[in-house]
Amino acid sequence: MLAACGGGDSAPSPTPTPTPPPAATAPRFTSATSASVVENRADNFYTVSASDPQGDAISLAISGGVDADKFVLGTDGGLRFNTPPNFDLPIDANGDNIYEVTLRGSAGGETAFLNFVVTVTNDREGIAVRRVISGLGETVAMDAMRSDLLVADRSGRVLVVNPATGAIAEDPFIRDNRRPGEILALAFGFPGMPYQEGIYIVTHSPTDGLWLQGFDPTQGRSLQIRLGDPWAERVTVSLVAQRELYIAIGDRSGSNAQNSASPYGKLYRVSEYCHYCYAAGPRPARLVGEPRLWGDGIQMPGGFSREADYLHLTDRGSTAFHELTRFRRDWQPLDFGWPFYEGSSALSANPPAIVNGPSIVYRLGNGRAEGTGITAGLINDGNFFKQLGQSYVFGDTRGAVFAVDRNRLSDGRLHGASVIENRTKDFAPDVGTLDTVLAFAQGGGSDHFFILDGDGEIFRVEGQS
Ligand SMILES: [Ca+2]
Ligand SMILES: [Ca+2]
Ligand SMILES: [Ca+2]
Ligand SMILES: [Ca+2]
Repeated sequence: MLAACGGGDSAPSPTPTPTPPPAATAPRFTSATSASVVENRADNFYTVSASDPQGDAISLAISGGVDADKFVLGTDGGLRFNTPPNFDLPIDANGDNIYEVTLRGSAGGETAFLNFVVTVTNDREGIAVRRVISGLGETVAMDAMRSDLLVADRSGRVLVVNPATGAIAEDPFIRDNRRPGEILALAFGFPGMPYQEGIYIVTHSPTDGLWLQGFDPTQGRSLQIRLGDPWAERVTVSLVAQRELYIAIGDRSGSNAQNSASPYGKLYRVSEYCHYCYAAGPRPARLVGEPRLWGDGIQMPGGFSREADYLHLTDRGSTAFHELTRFRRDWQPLDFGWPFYEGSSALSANPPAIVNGPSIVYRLGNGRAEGTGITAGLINDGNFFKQLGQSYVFGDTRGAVFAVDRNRLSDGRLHGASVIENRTKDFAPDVGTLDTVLAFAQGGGSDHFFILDGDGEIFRVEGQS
């Protein structure tokens, strides 16, 4: 019938004898083409197996694949990572935690290949995060005051929050005695010092300007120091108490950051007031002395981290990099580089001769180790919170939590995304979400700490055995 359909223009050819398929002689892989492994696994996670039709001995090898150098194949066919994989800092070629390797089996002079992929999945690595406070509204800053937390909100309140009981109370002394204006930064300063201990805030008002205000509610004392004139741009300020107070004031446009006549773009240091300098007579009821200009070149501060005689200042970028810069508290002069540098990016010619370069930089963006604005975190020495080891844990305003080996902060080198772990999955809270990580604070014990979110949530981070 087929011949008839062809038109019948030739005699039917004899039915050809089918050629038998060639004898299968190459080895054949019998193990799966993919696997899934939880991070940190050091031992064999997969056994390569193959068979050979002739029963020849099969030799197995890693023959290629973009991630070939990340694997070790044992003589028994066991496959493992040469370094236990870290989900939070993947090292596969395209950084998606899917590692690709090609395996080769050879037997009797013939070979077969298996394109194998292994997916690394996350482990929380002992981190548990519980929401302890919600509904605070739009929050802007947080610091620990003994076992309580101090939180400033967008409406200008200073709240005393007990994270154990959930109690929230506005401090009435501050409410009744503060100058008006938006609260930009907050710190609990000089703990245990009878004349200086207090709650310090920096406020800005378009009519009243920029002020440092201190309050000792128990003694009914307060202090206001004018820092600068009103500023038309959005003002960002960070405040930290580390023996002295340090005030970092941003200058987004950069027009004043290197101009010592302007407070914008500057670092100030405020020491305790010298009450004992007056041998006789009444002691003035001041909490602190006059601010001293301590550094310049700041763009958009995102908080300080404390480390004994050192501080780390975060500075948010606007075109290229966010950065973290370490400095000793008594170093002078200090120049954080803005607007000549943003992170490791040189932006304009003729920079200052000496700039205090950053230890960590990362790019603006939404990639694994990118973000919208760095937020200063906590340095862990391994005694505090052993699950986090020797780490610096910090945040980003896009809702990310990052970590680096703390030794990277002090080795005198510049580090980037290749050392930054994205631990956001490890820090996922039980309830609510981390949306805008604004501050970290340690208070009420060394086995936990707190994270402030910009939408009025506070999360408690604790270890899990
Ligand atoms: Ca990890
Ligand atoms: Ca990959
Ligand atoms: Ca992890
Ligand atoms: Ca939230």
